[in-house]
Amino acid sequence: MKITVLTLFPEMFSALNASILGRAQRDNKVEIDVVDIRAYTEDKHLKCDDYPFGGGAGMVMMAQPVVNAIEAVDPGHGAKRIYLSPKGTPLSQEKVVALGGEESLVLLCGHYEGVDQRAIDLCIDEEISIGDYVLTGGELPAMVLCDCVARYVDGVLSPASLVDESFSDGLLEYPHYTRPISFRGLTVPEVLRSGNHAEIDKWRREQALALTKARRPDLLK
Ligand code: 4GO
Repeated sequence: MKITVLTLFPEMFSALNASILGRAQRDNKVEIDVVDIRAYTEDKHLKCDDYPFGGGAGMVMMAQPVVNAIEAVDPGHGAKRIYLSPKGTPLSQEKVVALGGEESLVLLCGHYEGVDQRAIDLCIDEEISIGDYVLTGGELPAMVLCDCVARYVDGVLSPASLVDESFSDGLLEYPHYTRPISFRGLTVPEVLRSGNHAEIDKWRREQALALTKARRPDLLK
């Protein structure tokens, strides 16, 4: 999968070179290209933002550099183009799995008050929100999307890692334990050390159900 990120702050994306996503890129399972929108402005002072028509606080990212950047990285519109915004459709695990099957994504990151609506109307296929809160930019949501989508690209994780996790069966995941058996007076539940896999599966299912009922009853409906 290829993900092209368009941003005014490319230096923020160094986080994606660590850990599992770093390895996925080195192994050529995922290619993440971070492109500086400023490289596409036609303004002689390299300006990419301006005051909002109608007044109000803050600055708006100009349509020209954004549209030129998108058209330069995705000339035939082969990619699914996504704008990260609190106004977008809330991201779900189901959506993440679907995006994992795409050949290429373009992620547009707004900053300040956002992007001129005409750039969105002209170029964007889909607006996605990672949750009901406002951030200073779409960069962190874009990194969240890169991370959760890359997990579903073949070869990035072992297939077993994707079966028993939160949301995979519509429930929150059961708790995990590793050595030692006793830590600060808390011990690993006996059943997990019993070797009885039917009992272990039953315990984990009960734990997942109880946790989901307590914290996310909306998921049980
Ligand atoms: C996305 C972008 C929140 C989200 C953002 C979110 N805040 N909840 N801020 O996914 C336009 C300028 C949006 C700042 C950006």
